[in-house]
Amino acid sequence: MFRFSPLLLCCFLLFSCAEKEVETKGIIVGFSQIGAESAWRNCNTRSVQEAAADAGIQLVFFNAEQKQENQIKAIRSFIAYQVDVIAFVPIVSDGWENVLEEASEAGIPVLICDREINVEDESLYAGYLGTNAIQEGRSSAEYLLKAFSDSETGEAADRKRPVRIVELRGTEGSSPAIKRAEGFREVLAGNPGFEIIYSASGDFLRSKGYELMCSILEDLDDIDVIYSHNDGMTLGALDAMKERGIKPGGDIIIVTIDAEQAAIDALKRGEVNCVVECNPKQGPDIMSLALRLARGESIPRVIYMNEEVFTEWDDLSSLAPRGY
Ligand code: GYE
Repeated sequence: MFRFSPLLLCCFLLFSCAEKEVETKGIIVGFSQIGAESAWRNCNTRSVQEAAADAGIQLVFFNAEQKQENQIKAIRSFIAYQVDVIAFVPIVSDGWENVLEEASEAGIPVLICDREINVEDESLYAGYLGTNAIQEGRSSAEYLLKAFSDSETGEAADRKRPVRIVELRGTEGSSPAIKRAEGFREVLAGNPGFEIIYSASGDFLRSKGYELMCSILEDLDDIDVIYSHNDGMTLGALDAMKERGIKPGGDIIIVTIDAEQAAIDALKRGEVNCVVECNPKQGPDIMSLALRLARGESIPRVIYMNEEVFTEWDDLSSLAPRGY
């Protein structure tokens, strides 16, 4: 029988470690993050920083504090610094042409992370890795189709009036807000059983979710569903409801996106009905793509993270802690 000699194994391990170091040594990635608006975002930041450290990649990290102009400044400084790869999370979809042209003239490849951009010339960036926000919107609406169908026949439940939905949207002009709205409407289009009676942006912030919900509950009656583009806003909205004696998850059906631990806990308590996962742990994939770009290789145009849907009908007892 063939046996691995311990000496041979050590040589192999040493060689592969040394090779890894040579591959990544000296690679500098400039990363522009948008801020710290949610627990989801903080996990995303940790994931990027830890993955860079694990890969031995030098990360130049800037937090843009929710301002596109700060991101543009950061990207210009990455160009001046001649980093090997630029990676950034675009706070909004539009307005990136000029700075991307500058990166392209400097010969620095750009990886778009988490949120998508809108540019006519798609050769201005190498690829995108992140959230499949259209699908998240679709999954949210698909849950509602099931929740409001007759459990025996699967047909739409016989109701006297359409299901009245309030939507809490993310940051105006950001791709997750645009696409979560789009995917949701796509599935419900032409279905007279559902009506979006109100939609407003809470900027992905818990504080704005709370404020918005307070005024919505003043102004609107007979709300059946809250569809919220992120857990932060949802948690704020839940506070507003509970303060007024409204039972979220029962009096009003709650559908939320992200799958932070706090939202999963609320789902387990019956205060939320459906949680659509959005995966923030993008760091390892970002670093391996950055490495390929630094070596001059091409990468796929679009890579979406794997994401699940959790509902009130699932057994969540063995679900691992989320880490965000
Ligand atoms: O859903 C939200 C965040 O860009 C997909 O941004 C991301 C969103 C995420 O702050 O919580």
